[in-house]
Amino acid sequence: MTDSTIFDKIINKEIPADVVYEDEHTLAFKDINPQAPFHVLVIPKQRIATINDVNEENAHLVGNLYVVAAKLAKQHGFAEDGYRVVMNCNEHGGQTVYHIHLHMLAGQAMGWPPY
Ligand code: D5M
Repeated sequence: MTDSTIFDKIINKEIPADVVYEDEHTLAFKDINPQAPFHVLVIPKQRIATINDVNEENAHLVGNLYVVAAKLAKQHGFAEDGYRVVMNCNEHGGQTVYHIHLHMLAGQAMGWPPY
């Protein structure tokens, strides 16, 4: 597994972030480089480097990311119109931070395909 990332510093409050949700296992904060009117990253507090590191033991932490995304969608009024959640994996997936994060993008209609 790769070394810790900038997201550990956000979890540990060593650097600031615009936090929109926090509980024991999960943190959500605004993306520093938003690609939609509402763009947050939902992350597990326990670091999992990539989707390739998801397994039976930590799958519940990944499931929590979707629970939080659904909560945020309802809370911010995006549930009905819809939104996108994306998790990038490694170089071809466009991953730059090796601590898994669910991108939640909302507030406009999304295009497809994403390239
Ligand atoms: O996405 C990594 C995302 O992480 C990218 O959209 C920018 C965001 N990022 C990087 N540093 C920060 C800080 N400090 N605050 C908020 N957002 C940040 P990836 O899928 O790995 O390409």
